[in-house]
Amino acid sequence: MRIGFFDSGIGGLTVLHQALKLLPQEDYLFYADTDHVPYGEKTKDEVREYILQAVDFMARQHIKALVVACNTATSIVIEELRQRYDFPVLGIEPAVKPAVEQSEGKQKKVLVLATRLTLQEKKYHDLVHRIDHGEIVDSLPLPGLVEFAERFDFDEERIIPYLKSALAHLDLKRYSTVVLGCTHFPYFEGSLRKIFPDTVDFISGSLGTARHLKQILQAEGRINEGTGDILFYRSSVQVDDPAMLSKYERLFKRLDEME
Ligand code: DGN
Repeated sequence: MRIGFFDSGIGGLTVLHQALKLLPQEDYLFYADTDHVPYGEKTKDEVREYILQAVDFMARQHIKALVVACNTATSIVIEELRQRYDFPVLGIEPAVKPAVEQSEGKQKKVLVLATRLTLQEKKYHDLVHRIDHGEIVDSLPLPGLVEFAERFDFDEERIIPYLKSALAHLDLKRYSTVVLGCTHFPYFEGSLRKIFPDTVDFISGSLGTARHLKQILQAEGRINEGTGDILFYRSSVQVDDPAMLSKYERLFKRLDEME
């Protein structure tokens, strides 16, 4: 059986990329809800409906575990998904804890970049409240990056001016760590590094989620001997267009090169 990865779009590939390194012999089903992307600016009720519809579809393909490779979806429905299905359901959330730990003693702040919906949700506020006792965590939505990624547009002639204008009101020297709290954002780490001071660290929750997946499969004795095969879906339509498949290949290469 395959492991299901779900996102509103291609952001989830940044998490699948980590999983492929830790679990290269699993087979995967990657579902991007491209009919409804972006989620970050929609209402919670709308997004919840889209996610349940998508994951019901994935469940009918008999997945053995689900990774919700989307911070927005995790913050809205992760508990409901865990109750609804009998396979393990893992999510991803902004890596606030390691960011705050890393910045301790540096007299600097942490900046969490995510979607508006993630940053509005109670789950995020509870997380920050539990961890940030010195009020050092700031946050900022960057919806434009999701749109650039969905257009496969990584041209810095457009990305850098967008980032500069979105970050213009912040004093970037005050930050020691930036949290990439949306799975679409790691594609832009290189561009973000050009704008923030060299001393800033960037972290995302992708590796943590991939490690957690491996632990769960090992604990349940459900590690596969597959081939690392991936079936891609754009909403409920399986992708077989070679041009689109090669775009996904290029995204994996881009992530490899950034390491
Ligand atoms: N990639 C998703 C996330 O991690 O929040 C959401 C992107 C979107 O649909 N706006």
